[in-house]
Amino acid sequence: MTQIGQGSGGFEVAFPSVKKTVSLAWAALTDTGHRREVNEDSLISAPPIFAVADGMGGHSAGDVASAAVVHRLAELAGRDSPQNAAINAALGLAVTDMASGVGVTDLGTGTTVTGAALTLVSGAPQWVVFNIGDSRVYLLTSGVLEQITIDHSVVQELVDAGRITRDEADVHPHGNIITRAVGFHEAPIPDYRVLPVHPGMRLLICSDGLTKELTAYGIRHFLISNPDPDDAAKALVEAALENGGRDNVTVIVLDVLDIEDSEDSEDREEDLGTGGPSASQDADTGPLDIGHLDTH
Ligand SMILES: [Mn+2]
Repeated sequence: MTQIGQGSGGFEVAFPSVKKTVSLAWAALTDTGHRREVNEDSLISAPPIFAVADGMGGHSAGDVASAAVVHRLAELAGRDSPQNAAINAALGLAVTDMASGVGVTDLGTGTTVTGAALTLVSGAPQWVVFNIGDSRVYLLTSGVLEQITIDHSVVQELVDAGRITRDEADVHPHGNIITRAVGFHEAPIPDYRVLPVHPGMRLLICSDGLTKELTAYGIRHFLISNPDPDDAAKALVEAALENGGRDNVTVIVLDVLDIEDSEDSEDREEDLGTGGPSASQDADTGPLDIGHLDTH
C-alpha cells in the first residue's frame, strides 16, 4: 500500500487564465480488510490529481504495480492542468517501472487505476475522469448517485451482452476477473470522461473492496448522510468491513465546495475602494496556486 498526499485536506486550485478558483475538500482512507494479509491498493490525493489503484499478482507484485502507478501520477501533482496525454505517459512509465520492480516476474501482474484530474478543458475547469479495470468513480450531485466509470470486467461484458442482469452481476462468481489492467499485455490507455465542475458535487473514487461489499444504494446512503468528507470516508470503509471486508478497501471522497470568479471579486473590491488595477494584474498573472506536496 502506497499513499501519496494528504489523507484529509482542503485546497484551492486557481486557474488564472480563466479567472476561476476551485475550492476542494477531500478525505482518503484505506484498510487491508479482514481476509487479506497485505493491502495491495494504493492511492494518491494530491491536487489537482486524485486516484486509486488496486494491484494484483503474487508475492507482493500487486503492491509494486499499484505503487508504480501512484508514484508516476504524483509527478502530475502541482502541475497546471494535466491533460490526457500526460496521464497516458505517466501510466506508460509506470509499466516500465513495474517491469524492473522486485517480485514482478509473471504476466499476471498488473493494477487497476481510476481517478480524476482537475484541469482546464475548453476554457473551463473540469474533471477529467480516467479508468482502467474495475475500480470506480461515482458522482453524487443533488442527491443522485451516478457511476461515471465503466468496469473492464467479465461480468460487465456479460451485462453489456444482455446475458445477465446488473443484480446478477453483483453476485457473479467471475466478479473478480478484469479484462483490462495497467500491466504487460497492452498499452495502458484509460477510458476518459470529462465532467463539468459544479459547487456541491461530490466524487467517490474507490477500489472494488468497497463495491463488492456495498450496493449503489448503500454507497449513496453513506455519502448523503455524511456531509463532511472525513465522516463519509470512515462510514463507507466501516460498512465495507462490517459486510465482510473480503478485500482491501480504499476510498477517496472529494468535494467541490466552491468555484470563485476572480473577476467578480476584483470588481467588488473596486466598488469598495480596496482593489484597483494593481490588484487585478496580480490576479491575472499569478501562478497556479498549488501548495506543498508530501510524497511520503
Ligand atoms: Mn480489490
